[in-house]
Amino acid sequence: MTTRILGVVQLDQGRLAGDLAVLAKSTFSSEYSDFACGRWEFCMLRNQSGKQEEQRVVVHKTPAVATPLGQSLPYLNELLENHFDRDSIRYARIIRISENACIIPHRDYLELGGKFVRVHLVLDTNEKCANTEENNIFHMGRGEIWFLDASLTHSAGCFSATPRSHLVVDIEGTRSLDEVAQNVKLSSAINPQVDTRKEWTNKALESILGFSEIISEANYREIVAILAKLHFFHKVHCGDMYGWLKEICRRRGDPALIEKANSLERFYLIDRAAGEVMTY
Ligand code: YCP
Ligand code: CO
Repeated sequence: MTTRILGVVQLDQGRLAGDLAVLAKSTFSSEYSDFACGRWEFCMLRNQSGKQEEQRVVVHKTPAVATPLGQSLPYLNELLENHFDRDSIRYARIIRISENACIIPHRDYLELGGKFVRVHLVLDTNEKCANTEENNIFHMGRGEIWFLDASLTHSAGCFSATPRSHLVVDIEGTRSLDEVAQNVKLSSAINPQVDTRKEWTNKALESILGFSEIISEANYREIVAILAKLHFFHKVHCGDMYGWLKEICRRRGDPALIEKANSLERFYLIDRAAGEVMTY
């Protein structure tokens, strides 16, 4: 299944603003912060147990239960009830990305032994927010419901002062895409998006490979974050950062840093154990 828009919903601006105001004062989870470059966060609205403390995702087979936070958001609950089959929902979360943050390019489900149909309902966004998938970049508009093929290498970032908030719904993986989003308008024009990113140049490549002169344990994570954001602005594959990182570490010649680069690539793109957390 490939990433695509499933439909559009008419959002009630006033009621949405009420729920977003509640979210603005809510505690977001620090779980999965090893995927964050800057302030990328989520909070649980529905999960397996209905307990707020249940913050990690597993593949399970029962209809998701609203957490206390989920129960306190009447409009978002209504959106979930109106546009998705309640019994097929396994998780519902808000994913919020703040200014100049992104999620590190990664593939989902590697640790799960199963998949979901992962859909996003865009609540609050602007033109400085983007999703990427392999070589592509695209914008998901307010009110749009998208299926994202999260098994491909992908990322999402926000480069404006206003954070981006999406309602992310994990649907039972066997459901057909055609019945996932209900009571939606079909998006009229498939607007082909123009990729306005700069061409990648040898000069740009050599400049980042120059990090080999200064990379260390102390600045490793900051350098990873710089590499992770480049594909939002330059025409490269979002997974290319791992090749750059390996080359930077190879040039530095420090075995511990080389090992770290290999282990980041393994964790984010190839294989993760259940519950495994990456530290770097
Ligand atoms: C998930 N995977 O599959 C998590 C969210 C990124 C990694 C954050 O739900
Ligand atoms: Co993902």
